[in-house]
Amino acid sequence: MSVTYGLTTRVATVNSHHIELLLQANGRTMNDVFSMLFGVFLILGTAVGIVVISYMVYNAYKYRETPDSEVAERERPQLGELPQGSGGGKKLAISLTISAVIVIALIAWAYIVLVDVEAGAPESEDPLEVQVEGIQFSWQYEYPNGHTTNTLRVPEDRPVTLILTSGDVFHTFGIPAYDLKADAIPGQTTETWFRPNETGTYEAQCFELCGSGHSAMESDVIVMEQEEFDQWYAETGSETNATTNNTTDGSATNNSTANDSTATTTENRLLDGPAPERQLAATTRQ
Ligand SMILES: [Cu+2]
Repeated sequence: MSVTYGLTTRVATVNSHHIELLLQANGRTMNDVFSMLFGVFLILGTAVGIVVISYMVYNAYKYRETPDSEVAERERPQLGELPQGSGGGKKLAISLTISAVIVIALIAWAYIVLVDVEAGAPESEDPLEVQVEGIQFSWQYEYPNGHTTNTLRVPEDRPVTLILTSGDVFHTFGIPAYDLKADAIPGQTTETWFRPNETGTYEAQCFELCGSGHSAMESDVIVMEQEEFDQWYAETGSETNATTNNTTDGSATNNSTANDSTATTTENRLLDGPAPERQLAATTRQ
């Protein structure tokens, strides 16, 4: 598992790459955007911290206790006393204006880059579209050719659009390695995307407490080389119809068997309720 994630990784990766990202107009991924926002806010926050702490230390030194501190006592600002600085509040007005402009500009810029990345994968790069369904307690992926699986296989360096939904309760799909997280809501679809930039096995997890099996609701995300992926995908195409039908029938049978042994007749009817719909939906989507 090559999943590295956390503050240490982020701090270590603030470098010239962020400057390039600032100048890059579009085609940024979630990874890029979050790293960039983190880098910019870390640098500015550090700068503000240095100025404020230096000024505080300077004043602490200036008004320190000295042998002739009786004289200094009279100059020292008293509690509740308004500053007697020159310029009639001009300094205060200027610094407030500059701070406001910087803060508002930062908010606007962060908003624009976030809206831009949330708009979806660049159509020009022909994103691969995968339907993702969260079901207590697993993730099911469906490819454009109808192939369904529990492991997400994607090609390297091609954007992947994920259309998320849930078959039962609220779930949240996330791949920490790609800074990706989006809700999977029953009866609704949510769209998100990422661009896998390195082959390997990553982990997708559920980030919404959804029941007793929540912590085990994870799946592998395998990033493959384009050729390898094409080969795998072509193979899934030939067996698609047979496999999908078998899987759907298989799971439906398993569900009802499990229900029979554990639930009463009434619960059984309730639990069985959504199953035919799901089966129908799966059939229609092909
Ligand atoms: Cu879940």
